[in-house]
Amino acid sequence: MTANSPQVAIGVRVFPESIAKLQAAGFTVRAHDSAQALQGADLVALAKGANSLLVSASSRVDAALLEQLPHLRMIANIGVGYNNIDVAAAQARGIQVSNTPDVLTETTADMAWALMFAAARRISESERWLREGHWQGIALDGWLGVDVHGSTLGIIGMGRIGSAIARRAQGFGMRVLYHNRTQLPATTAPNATWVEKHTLLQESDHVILVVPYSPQTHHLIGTSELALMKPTAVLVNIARGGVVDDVALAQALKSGQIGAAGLDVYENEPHIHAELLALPNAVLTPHIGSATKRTRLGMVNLAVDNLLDWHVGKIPRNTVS
Ligand code: 8YV
Repeated sequence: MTANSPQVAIGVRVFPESIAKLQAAGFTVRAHDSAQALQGADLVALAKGANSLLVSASSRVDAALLEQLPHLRMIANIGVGYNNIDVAAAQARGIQVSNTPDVLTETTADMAWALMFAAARRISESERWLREGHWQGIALDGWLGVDVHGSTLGIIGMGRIGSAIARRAQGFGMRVLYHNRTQLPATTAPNATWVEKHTLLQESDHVILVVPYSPQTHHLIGTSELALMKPTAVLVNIARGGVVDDVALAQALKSGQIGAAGLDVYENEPHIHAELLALPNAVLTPHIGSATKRTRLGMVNLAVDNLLDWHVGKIPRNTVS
C-alpha cells in the first residue's frame, strides 16, 4: 500500500464485483475471504494502516478496537442497522460511518411475512415431521395453525421496513396496529393505527418487531410484555437480537403463554439459546432477512458507493450519526 492511496480492509467475504469496483477506483484492498466475519485482534491485524473499513453487522467495532486503528477515517457498514459500531467513539476520532438503508427494505419486509406465515401455519414443524416419515394421512384436527388473513397485525417500529410490512397487510385484509415513539402522519401510515405498546400486545394476533437495537430497546419484549399477548399470538423478530429477552421468550413458548415465534435474530448470535433450539413452535432462521442475491449485492455496492463518496471528498450518501 502506498502512503496516499485509499486503503480498505474488508472484514467479511463480499462479492468479487464489489472488490473490483473499489480497485477500479484506486483503492488498495485487503479482503478477508470467509463468511465468518473477522473480530477483535484479527480485524485489527487486517485493518492495521488502512484508512477505511468495510464491515458487516457481525463485526463489532468498538472504542477499544478503534484505538488500535489510528489511521482509520471511514467505516462503511454493510447493513441498515449499525449497533455493531460505536458511532460516538468513531466520531470522536474523526471517523465517518455509513450504513445501507432503503436497498433492503422490501426484501426484509418479505422475510417478516415469511416468518409470520411459517410460524402461524407451522411450516417448519410439520415439514420436519413429514421428513421423519410420520405422515399416515390427513388428520382433520392435526397441524392446526392460526390464520394470517383477516387477523390483527401489530408492528413495533414503523420505519421504512415497518411501513413496507404494513403495506402488504392490505392484500390480506388485516387490521394493522403500530407502535412507534412518535405517531406518524396518516399519509405515512395510511392503513395503520397508532396504539400504546400494551394495547398492541393485547390486541394483535401477530406481532412483528422492526426497531433498531439500542439501550432503549434492550429487552423491549420480556416476561411482562409476553404476558400481555394472546395465547395464540405469533411473535416475529427481524430486528436485532437483544430487542427480545430470549430466555423469557423460550419460557413463554414452552408454557403456551404465546403460540409461536419466527426469529431471524438472537441475543449473542450466532449462538442460540439452547431452549429455543429445542422448541417446535419456534421457526428459526440464521439472520437472512436481507439475503437475496439482488439485495445483498445492492447493500455491498451501496457500502462501496459510500466509500467512494468519502474517497472523492464528499460526505458519504448514507452517513449515520
Ligand atoms: C444484514 C441487517 O444481513 O441491514 C441490517 O441491519 O441486519 C441485515 O440486513 C446484515 O447487516 C449483514 O451485515
